Amino acid sequence: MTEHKLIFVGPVGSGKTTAISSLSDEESLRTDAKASDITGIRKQTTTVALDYGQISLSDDHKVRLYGTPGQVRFSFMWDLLANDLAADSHSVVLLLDNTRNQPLRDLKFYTQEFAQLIHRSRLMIGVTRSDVRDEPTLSHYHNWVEELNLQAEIFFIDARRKETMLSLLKCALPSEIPESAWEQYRQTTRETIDITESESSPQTQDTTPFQGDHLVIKESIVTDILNVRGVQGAVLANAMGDILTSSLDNPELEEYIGYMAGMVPAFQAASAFDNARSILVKSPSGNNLSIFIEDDQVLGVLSAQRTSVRTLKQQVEDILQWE
Ligand SMILES: Nc1nc2c(ncn2[C@@H]2O[C@H](COP(=O)(O)OP(=O)(O)OP(=O)(O)O)[C@@H](O)[C@H]2O)c(=O)[nH]1
Ligand SMILES: [Mg+2]
Repeated sequence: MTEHKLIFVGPVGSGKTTAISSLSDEESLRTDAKASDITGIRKQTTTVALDYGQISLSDDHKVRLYGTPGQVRFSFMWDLLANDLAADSHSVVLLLDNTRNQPLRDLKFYTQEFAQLIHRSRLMIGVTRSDVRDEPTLSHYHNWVEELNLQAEIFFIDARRKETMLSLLKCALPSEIPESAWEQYRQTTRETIDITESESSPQTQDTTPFQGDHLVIKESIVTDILNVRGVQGAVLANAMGDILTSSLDNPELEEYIGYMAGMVPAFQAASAFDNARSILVKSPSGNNLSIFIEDDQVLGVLSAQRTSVRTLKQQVEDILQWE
């Protein structure tokens, strides 16, 4: 008996738990908890530790499937999975949700986070939810993979339907697995997810069109971001430095953020800041002030010093998706 491992990574809601459940022979192990944070806007549960499922492809080949939590605040599990439990994965399966605002940013973020594991295995990209929004297209993904100097196979899949994931699975596993084993697996079916229910969920109706790399931040982000643990206040300003909305009761800090906003065009002009999306500075009171730059807008977020800026950054990204 040969064992093979695959690890599923990717952003919140991209379908890791669903895919492992659809592919597994038996009911998979999930560690989903009710999403009490901003993830709850999009879906009711989120993985807090890991998913595990398995497939017996024949008497000779067994596949172990490991799923990571999408949220960066559970990233201690990424380390455990990538460096220990699933360290010898044959491939990394990165699932990307086609309805997120910036799948390219997700691609960059997760390939960086799992760079070592990807380096010693292979990268498979599974794009989900293309039934809800058909852009970006396969050629966008091909271009991005090339731009990032990655070697990857790209598949458009539906994590709820096993049959749409067979090509990806086959490519992700060693070619020595005989066709007869695949044929047998293809025919096994298990009652899994009620597609009609998730398909009619309201958030799938109002997906905004794909806007390339452009993003407009809505003013409601200032109240949404206050739900993130450790956040004390937020300010949204335009590129002229005018405050659009603010939850701070501190004119000096608002003025400072407005000043930072006024410098955005200069940041963008300077090639060194080409990729700058966020900047961290210490506020006068010693707390963290993160400045997120989005085209011609600037979001300043004040957070307690002990708050992890990396976590905050991804939570801001997640809120931006679901506004
Ligand atoms: N319409 C549509 N829905 C999909 C598709 N793939 C998955 N879904 C749905 O998207 C949601 C994905 O949720 P999960 O599987 O919990 O996502 P996850 O990646 O495990 O998320 P975290 O654990 O929070 O990181 C489920 O409601 C699925 O039914 C697809 O291709 N089309
Ligand atoms: Mg999950």
